Amino acid sequence: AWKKFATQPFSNVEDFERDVVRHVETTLARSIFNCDETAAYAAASLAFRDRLITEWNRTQQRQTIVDGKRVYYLSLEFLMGRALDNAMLNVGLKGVAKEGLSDLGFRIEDVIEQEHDAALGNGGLGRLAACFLDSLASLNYPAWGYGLRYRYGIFKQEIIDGYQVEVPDYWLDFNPWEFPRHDIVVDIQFHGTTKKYQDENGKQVTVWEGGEIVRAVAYDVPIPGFDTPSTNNLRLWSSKAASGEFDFQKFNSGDYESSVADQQRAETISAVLYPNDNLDRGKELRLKQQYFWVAASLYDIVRRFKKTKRAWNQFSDQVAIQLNDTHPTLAIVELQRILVDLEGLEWDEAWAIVSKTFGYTNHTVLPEALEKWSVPLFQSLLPRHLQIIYEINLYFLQSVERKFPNDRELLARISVIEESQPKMIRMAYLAIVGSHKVNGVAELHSDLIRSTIFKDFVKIFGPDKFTNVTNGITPRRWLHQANPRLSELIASKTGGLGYLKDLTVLGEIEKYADDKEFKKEWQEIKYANKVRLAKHIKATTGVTVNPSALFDIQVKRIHEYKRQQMNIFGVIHRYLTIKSMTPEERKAVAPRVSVFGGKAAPGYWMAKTIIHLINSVGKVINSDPEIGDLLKVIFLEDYNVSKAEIIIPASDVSEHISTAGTEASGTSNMKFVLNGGLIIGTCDGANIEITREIGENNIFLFGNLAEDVEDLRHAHNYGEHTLDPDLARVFEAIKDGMFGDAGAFGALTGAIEDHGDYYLVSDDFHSYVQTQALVDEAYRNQDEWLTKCITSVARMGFFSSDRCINEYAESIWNIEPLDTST
Ligand code: 26W
Repeated sequence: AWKKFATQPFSNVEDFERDVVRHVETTLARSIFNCDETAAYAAASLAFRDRLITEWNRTQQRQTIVDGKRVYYLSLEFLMGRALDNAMLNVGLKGVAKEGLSDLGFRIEDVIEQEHDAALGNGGLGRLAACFLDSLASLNYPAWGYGLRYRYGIFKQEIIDGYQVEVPDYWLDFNPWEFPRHDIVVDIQFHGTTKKYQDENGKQVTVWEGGEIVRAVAYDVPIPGFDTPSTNNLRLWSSKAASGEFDFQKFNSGDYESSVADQQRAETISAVLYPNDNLDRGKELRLKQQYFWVAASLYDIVRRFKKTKRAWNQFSDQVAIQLNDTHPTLAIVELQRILVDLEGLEWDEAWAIVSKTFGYTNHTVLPEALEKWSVPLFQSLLPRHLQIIYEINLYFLQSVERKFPNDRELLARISVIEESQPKMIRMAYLAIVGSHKVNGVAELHSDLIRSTIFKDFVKIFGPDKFTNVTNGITPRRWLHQANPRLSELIASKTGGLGYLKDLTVLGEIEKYADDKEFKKEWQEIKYANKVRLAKHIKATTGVTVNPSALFDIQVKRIHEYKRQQMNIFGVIHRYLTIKSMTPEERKAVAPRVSVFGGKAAPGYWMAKTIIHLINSVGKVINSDPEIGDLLKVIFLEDYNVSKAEIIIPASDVSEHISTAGTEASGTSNMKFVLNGGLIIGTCDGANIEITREIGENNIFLFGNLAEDVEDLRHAHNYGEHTLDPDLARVFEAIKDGMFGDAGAFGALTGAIEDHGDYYLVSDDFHSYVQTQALVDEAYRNQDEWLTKCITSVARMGFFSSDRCINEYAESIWNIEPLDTST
């Protein structure tokens, strides 16, 4: 009977419409006569969700039957964006949905627009995790993501009078993409005390008792692969009070308020995503989040392993765990605790298992972003874990001492415990000691971590433990979904959508790089994408921009190292130059639209000042009648994944201009090039490999090299710093009040003039301005420009996250894809 009644997922227009109407009438309890776009979005999503869940179940069954190794991707951030459009495209039924929705009286674009972004991440690291999930499912790997179900994702950014204002992002009002699993709960312990005693066999055992308990509840999000039935799982944990709704004792004794307070305290753990990107603040609640999520995930993973009734020494043959930066490093300690304290393994036996299970990915070299936790905080919150960390460190230091006797300085440098006041735990060092592989995210970055921050560890563990896996992006979302017309054009020349599963097939379009007809279509598509963005700009800022102008875009988190300040100084320079021209000279100027977007961490004052300057400059330039279309400056509010899907396909040029050696990889650089935009960039992160792939003639590189940065900084600190003359002119204009209250921007100019110019803005400014002039010149020759764009796209195959995931699978996880034909 089960088989007979099993759910049949729709695959044609009529069945889709029937499912939509059923969901409107029953699930949503609405009349079809009062079905607005929101309800249509909800019902269409539920129809697709039904499909996904059927495949999700099959995928899980397949994994259980095969009973092979699985990979678990632990990330505090998953920047998923919208799910409906992606689900429709990945299961190949967007056409069906479009027709069905149109039959029911809706435009599919309007329905898609109803969805709230799932914005559970800050920037690069979180979006990378989302691209990885897409690739893992598309390649049929048995993989799970584990994260936190934040009630509030990254804040929404509003720009008021040119300033950033943060507004909470409550996104869970209606979320059809998650399944609450009220039966999958884990109780997580905090605080308490530890006791050592001898058991009946005379063995030393430690117990951790008392303290407070918070309950983790699983919420599952299905992750559909592209053109495959595989549908993987992202499991997000939500916190709630362990003792049900209330503490009934307190409730009955009349202490109603405090019983509610207990509940709220528990729910606080998964309430909000920390909005700092590349900055460690050491807040207790953040450590609680980390342990809560890690402990629940490991409990789940271990439970699944135990069901197979295997011996513990087979654990790492069944389980690979990847740590997305140091945020989940406690997983190493927690697994050791489970094996030793709860399962009774010997320390060495347990440690052998632990250190074969984990891989650690580093995403940043910025010292202020390297996580450290204070020992006293650990002592109070996780007393048993602190003991285990000390023990791990002791054995580690002893082994180093044996290998390099009498090098006390080495021991102090590499100790997991920093001997400061208070003592601090260096999470990156703990992650290295407890993992079998450590990787950076682009070649330069991996070289840098090996030669600088982790140098001693390379000496200790040998070079093979440290490797590179250059980041990638999913071409499904970042080309097919964001730029459907370009995808269609490519498909028409490469024999269909197969290129989306093997991005190196893009190489086949290089033969059209000089094809007149092809170039014309290409240009039309770019123009249409620019018109789409121009409409968005008009609707959100009121400013009219000319789609024929060169669109120059920099969208990413606002950070001094990413140097949006250099970009806006360059814009001011351009403005001053135009202003000083005769009307005749102005006729030769290439019109440009400078677009900025990105959030500043709420406490990052300098970044907020950069936003304020961009908006102040825009206000003056955009209303200067002498300038007209020659220059426009736009700050797009609330940059997020769904806005990126409109912005990225519309660029002619985008900016990736970090101080050399500071941007680990960057991934938007890849997205822009894949969409037929050229880039201006420094020799940093993945820009270098993009250059290697697409050719030096197709990229605008400038600025000092990473190897020279240290010397330059040193020179600055010894007073050898003369301001670039063009930059000096820009600063004068700012100080004259050309863009309003000069005092407001003093910190920005001061950082460069008076405080050592740590990010080398002045050193690179001349080269930057010159290279921008080359961009103008190159853009004038549209024919050659188009050849560059097409050639570049053709050579971008390497940057698919599929390539990247296959590298992880082979060199770090040792896992195989599942056969989906059965
Ligand atoms: C503890 C505070 C904190 C929070 C977030 C420290 C560090 C982070 C992230 C690791 C910052 C981040 O997103 N890094 C970015 O990771 C991308 C994916 O690998 C890279 O492409 C970016 O270059 C890198 O900045």
